[in-house]
Amino acid sequence: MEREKLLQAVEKELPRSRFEHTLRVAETAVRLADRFGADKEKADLAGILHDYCKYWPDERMRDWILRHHLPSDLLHYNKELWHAPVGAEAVRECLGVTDPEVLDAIRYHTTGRPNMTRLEQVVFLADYIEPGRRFPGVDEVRAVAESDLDRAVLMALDNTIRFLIDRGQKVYPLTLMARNDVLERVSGKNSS
Ligand code: DGI
Ligand code: FE
Ligand code: FE
Repeated sequence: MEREKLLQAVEKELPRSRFEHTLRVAETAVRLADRFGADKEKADLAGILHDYCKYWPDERMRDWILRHHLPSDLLHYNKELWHAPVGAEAVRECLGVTDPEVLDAIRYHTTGRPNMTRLEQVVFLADYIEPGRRFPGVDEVRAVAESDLDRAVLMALDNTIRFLIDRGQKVYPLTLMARNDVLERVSGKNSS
């Protein structure tokens, strides 16, 4: 499916404000891809598609997790996590997107994971810093994202983990593993 058709398909699934978020994520992801040497076309595509399932009913997402053999431990964590892996499956099945790098960037855009590819980092970070985002600490992450991708991803993960802890919520293990992994990369850079 060509870009225009994909945009139309996404627009049908999302309320206006979320569709506009999607466009800003795609734009931000392309800029970050350019800056840090990821594939711009894939960054654009993953940006457009990353929240495809965000407004699906919980029951429909739960169903996909079970039927498509997605990690079922997700069912014991925040429902906010489900739209990312379900989204990757859904854009493949419903929209015919096959590029595994694009699908993984969608799949891990919320939790992150250890050993993220540049494309995955770019989409994860774009979702966090797109110009419509207003949460505390985001300007500091934006500033670091001008020059240091790993450090900006680390700051975003740290903020999200703190946010969850402050609200007494569980943290999905993959998010902690993503944070430990990128922390090691950042510390490695410092000591060399
Ligand atoms: O879909 P968006 O709102 O654009 O952004 P997102 O996909 O990053 O949203 C996910 C929300 O999920 C975010 O506000 C924090 C929440 N969340 C709940 N549990 C976890 C979590 N995020 C991460 N990274 N890890 C968790 O365990
Ligand atoms: Fe999302
Ligand atoms: Fe998003």
